[in-house]
Amino acid sequence: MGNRFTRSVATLAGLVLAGTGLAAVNAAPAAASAYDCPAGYFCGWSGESATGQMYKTNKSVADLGGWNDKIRSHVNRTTSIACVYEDKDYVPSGGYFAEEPAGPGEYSSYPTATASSIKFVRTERECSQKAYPRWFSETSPKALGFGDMNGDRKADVIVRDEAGRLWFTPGDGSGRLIGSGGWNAMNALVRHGDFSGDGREDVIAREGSTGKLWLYPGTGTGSVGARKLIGTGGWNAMSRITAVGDLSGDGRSDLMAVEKATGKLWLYPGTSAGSLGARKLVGTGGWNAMNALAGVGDANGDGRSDLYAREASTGKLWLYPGRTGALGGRVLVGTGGWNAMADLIAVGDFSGDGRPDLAAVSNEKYVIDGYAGHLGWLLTYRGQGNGLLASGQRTDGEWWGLNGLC
Ligand SMILES: [Ca+2]
Ligand SMILES: [Ca+2]
Ligand SMILES: [Ca+2]
Ligand SMILES: [Ca+2]
Repeated sequence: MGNRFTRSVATLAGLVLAGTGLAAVNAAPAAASAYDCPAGYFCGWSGESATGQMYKTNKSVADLGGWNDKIRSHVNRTTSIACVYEDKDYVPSGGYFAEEPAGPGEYSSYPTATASSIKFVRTERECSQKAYPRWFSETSPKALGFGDMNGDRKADVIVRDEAGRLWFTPGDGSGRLIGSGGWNAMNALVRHGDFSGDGREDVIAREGSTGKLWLYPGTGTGSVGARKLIGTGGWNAMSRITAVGDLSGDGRSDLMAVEKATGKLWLYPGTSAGSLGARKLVGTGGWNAMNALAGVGDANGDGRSDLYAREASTGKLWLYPGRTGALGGRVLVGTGGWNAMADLIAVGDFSGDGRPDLAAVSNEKYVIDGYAGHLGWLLTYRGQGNGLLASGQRTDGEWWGLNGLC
């Protein structure tokens, strides 16, 4: 992220000439204006205030040629993000601006003309990175029954980008598009094992506008198939939803959710039909004090699925050991600081020792060398097999600019 420049805020409204009804005498030729840039184009001007000569393009340009280091003001009137690089060939290390789409008459102004190439992308991180982050996983000695969409015993992560696309990252640093768009309509994305009964891991998503819950059956290759409605509505009454594995004891994966109005924790048992059965009360109240839940699998090695929960007021991480259809007395796993994490990712064993691990991505509260603001770090925590975690390893600093992980 070190080379990523903050977008200039020098966006000004263009001048509007008021009609006076008087005939102009000795009128000068019409000057270039920010309004001259047509919709669908990126435009640059030789002058600082959208004046002078105007350049325009609706395609990426690796070398601005005669316009190299000549653009002093510009506007992006496409529907993409425009990466404006100081170097040719979209090389990000020399610095760049990520220009979001703007309206008619707007422009950004720069005292020094530095632009040498322009690239159109869907998400800001693609100015310098792939759309998906680098995820690496070792092969686990055993199948844990979750965290593995393609059955190779390597823990996978599913990533949603800011453009609403879904990516499958299998643990070798690569990524594959599995959802071409529209996923930003979902305000919860969870997975933990198989719900549909075919042995392949599935994804469950909540639709924000309707409160419906959808099951996206895994194909066994990392992709998901045609969705099936498993909750007809009302799920927006729940704050946090997590898939936890089998808590009810019938061998099928279950869902847990916290009811906003009451702070109650409910268990929704998976059924053989791939739907959810009648809910059971697991926590009588107080669960609104937790601002993240993670179905981490059997973290303490007793054969039952467990739950991690983060306490908002303290930033502590707690283990709630699974019992049959219930949770046991909690155990402190992290003494504090967990509020500096945006996402908790419980995808099973990525360290390759057969024990489930936990990964997390930092938010702006994360401190490195005494300074906060280090968002977008992937931290990996090895499970110790007793429910506790080894200290976090700072693994990769380019997990910024995403919109959800499961
Ligand atoms: Ca896998
Ligand atoms: Ca399935
Ligand atoms: Ca357990
Ligand atoms: Ca492990």
